[in-house]
Amino acid sequence: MTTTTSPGPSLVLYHAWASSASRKVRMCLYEKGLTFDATVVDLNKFEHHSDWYKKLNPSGIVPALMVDGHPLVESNFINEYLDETYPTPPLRPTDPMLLHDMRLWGKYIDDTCLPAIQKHNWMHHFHPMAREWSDEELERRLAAIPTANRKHVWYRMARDPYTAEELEAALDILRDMMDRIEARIAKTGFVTGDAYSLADIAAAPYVIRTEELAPIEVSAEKRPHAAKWWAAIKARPAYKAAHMEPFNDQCWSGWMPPT
Ligand SMILES: N[C@@H](CCC(=O)N[C@@H](CS)C(=O)NCC(=O)O)C(=O)O
Repeated sequence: MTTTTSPGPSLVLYHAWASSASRKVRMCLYEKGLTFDATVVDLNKFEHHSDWYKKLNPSGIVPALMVDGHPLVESNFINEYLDETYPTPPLRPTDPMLLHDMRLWGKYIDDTCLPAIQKHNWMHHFHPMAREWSDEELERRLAAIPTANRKHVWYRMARDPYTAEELEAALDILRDMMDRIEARIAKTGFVTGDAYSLADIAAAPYVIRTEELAPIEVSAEKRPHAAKWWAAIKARPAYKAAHMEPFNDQCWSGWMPPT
């Protein structure tokens, strides 16, 4: 997973192909044309809850970016680090108000849209596995998870799966996200301000999953401005390089995308 040559520290991305937060960082790395190595963290094998990985990301989640051996976590902050360190092409507005808006958008995506998409992603992939666990295995798995929030999600996958109502409510959150994107794009052509930025990158992994789950929500018929913006994002070389193929059985583990 190496692209063009760049000076500076060595970069190693620990990620999962299907993870929205990992996808954000891959998009940013490729926009910058950076050289980096990548290691897939196999979520099917719970590598993200292993002691070695929790040394990189104490929350036991992907991604983590090693910079000269120093681990950076949280995709929004990793992307800001990359933009600060490798300013070309710029991916943040210089206007302080717009910068605030970009950060608020990233927080909204992380706080609100991630839990919504996760409900669908995990029911699709992890519930069929977790429901088979014995009580002993469940206890062992939960003990390795460092945060209460993630323990709760895994417990739900094993014993109390999301209901149809919860999944529909999660889709409503994504519909609202699309409304917000439509309004922003209608105004300036981009999520924040009048240039492509980390705000557009933050949205992209959630838009692709919304398109897969409910194609009408991303259609020109329903949201013409967002649809035009989305087609332009999908045409970007960095989007293609970041590989956001539809989910398959291996997308949370060692699957390699076609080259
Ligand atoms: N706020 C974090 C979210 C990271 C996150 O939730 N990663 C998910 C995949 S998208 C994960 O590793 N989940 C594994 C688990 O909860 O067990 C970021 O942006 O880096």
